[in-house]
Amino acid sequence: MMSRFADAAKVATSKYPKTTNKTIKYGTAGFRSKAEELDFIMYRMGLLAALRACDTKAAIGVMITASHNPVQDNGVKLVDPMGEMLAPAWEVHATTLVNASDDEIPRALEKIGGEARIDLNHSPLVFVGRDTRPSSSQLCDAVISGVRVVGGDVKDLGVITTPIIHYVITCHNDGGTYGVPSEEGYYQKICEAFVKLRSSGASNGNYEPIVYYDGANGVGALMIANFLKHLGNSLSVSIYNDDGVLNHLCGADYVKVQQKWPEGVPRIQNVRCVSVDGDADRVIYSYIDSNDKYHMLDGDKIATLIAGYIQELLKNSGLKLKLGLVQTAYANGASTEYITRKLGVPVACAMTGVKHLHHMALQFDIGVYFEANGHGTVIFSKEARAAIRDAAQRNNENANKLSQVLDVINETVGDAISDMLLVETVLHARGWSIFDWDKAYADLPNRQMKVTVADRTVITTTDAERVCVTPEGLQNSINEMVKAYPQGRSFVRPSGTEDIVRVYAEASSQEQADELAIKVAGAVYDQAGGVGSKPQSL
Ligand code: G16
Repeated sequence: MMSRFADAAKVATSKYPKTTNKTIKYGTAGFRSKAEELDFIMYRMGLLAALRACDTKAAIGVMITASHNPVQDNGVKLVDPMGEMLAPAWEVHATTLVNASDDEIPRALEKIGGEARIDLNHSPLVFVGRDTRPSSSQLCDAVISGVRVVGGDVKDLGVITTPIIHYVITCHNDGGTYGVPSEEGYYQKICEAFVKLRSSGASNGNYEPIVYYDGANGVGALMIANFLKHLGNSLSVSIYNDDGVLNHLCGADYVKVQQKWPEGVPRIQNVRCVSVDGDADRVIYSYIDSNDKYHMLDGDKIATLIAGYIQELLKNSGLKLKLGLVQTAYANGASTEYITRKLGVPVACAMTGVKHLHHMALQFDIGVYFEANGHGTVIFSKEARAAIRDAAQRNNENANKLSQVLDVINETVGDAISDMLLVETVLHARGWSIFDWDKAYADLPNRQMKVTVADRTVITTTDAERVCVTPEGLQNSINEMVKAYPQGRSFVRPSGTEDIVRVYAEASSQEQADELAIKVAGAVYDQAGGVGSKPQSL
């Protein structure tokens, strides 16, 4: 492979030249930017994926997507052999490689190869997948060029969701233990378990098997149709937002941040609406009540629903396994209170980014992890999985249910559609309508805002992003502002996927949460070098 590193520089110069001198960093979920700035990054990520495949002697995944970002953006996420996000040491390599000049590419590759002691004689295999953005196909070609120039082989999964590529990589590398390594294998595994779990009929008590599905005009709208082929009449799903502008006024991020019903979905009272994001790895539920009031059930509500159900199955099965939940600073204060006080389940707080939550969830036998934005899943330790399967074989009814629940879940990464099927499973089992679910606890009113600053890296944080370290004095200002609001809480952090600073505030009323968010956003603008007009309203 080493002999081909010189070719890597030649192809870079002729086809994918570096177009910026700005320092670029591997962010919350890989590299993200305007699509026209990404060709050289994609090409280099093809090179890096091939190297990582040699390093791990396993297939590696590359997903081309900017997920929740607007359609003109794009991005790339690398997937490690067991479906994990790229290892932190390799995020550093990715950053090094992207920031090298075209001529420096061979040296950068050699350095990475040397540091990681890679066997460069291994024949690398890289799976690639992409979302529906108009730019994704061309960017995918750049990744493929990168893999091939160093002698790697490519399997192109075409247009696909992020969670499916995580699943296929895992199954390919573990010899099919987790499931059949194909898109079809995924649908079959999840849907079969889902249908079995409702063998007693699709309706139950207050539960009706009907949902409206907001596909965010992305790949999630295409893939749900494939799931439906395997679901028979177990769930009726009406698909909306399947051919408009990606993530525009719809989808999981819009619904969560704007706290609004998605455009394009009929505003019918008392129907469950499921919104997914641009690569279908996040999910948010919402509904309009009989008084025409909008309600949103986010990742916190999903996490508590799932954790409560698993806790009950564990208790009834007699299995002694440690269940825990992982959230981030965005978790609504009321949800944390409910989980710890009412459910008695331990809660840990991680930094934003599924890679951080996933890692922290590994400390439990069964770790439920969810970001408030609807990104999350459940993971089981090897021992927990074996204990559940074993008890199920011994006809323990609750363990048997848990064993089937395990197959509805995509443990490799959060999947909007598999999470939806899990939520539907729990609601069905409990005979709950969406109101029954919603009334478990009332969210503290909250508000999110974005502030544009000249350089968002001037904001640094600690304590799982709940405390701002720099610019000096900003945290004191926030503390002073928060004091004035009953149940007030606020934090700021630089986004790892957009060129902005995020502001979160909660308080005892919506007016107060909004007011606090605007004040804190103003402080960020003043003290962290805001650009454009100062935020003075929502
Ligand atoms: C990605 C990450 C999520 C994160 C989100 C926002 O989601 O996978 O873990 O919460 O970005 O991150 P930030 O606040 O740093 O911009 P997605 O769905 O866009 O890939």
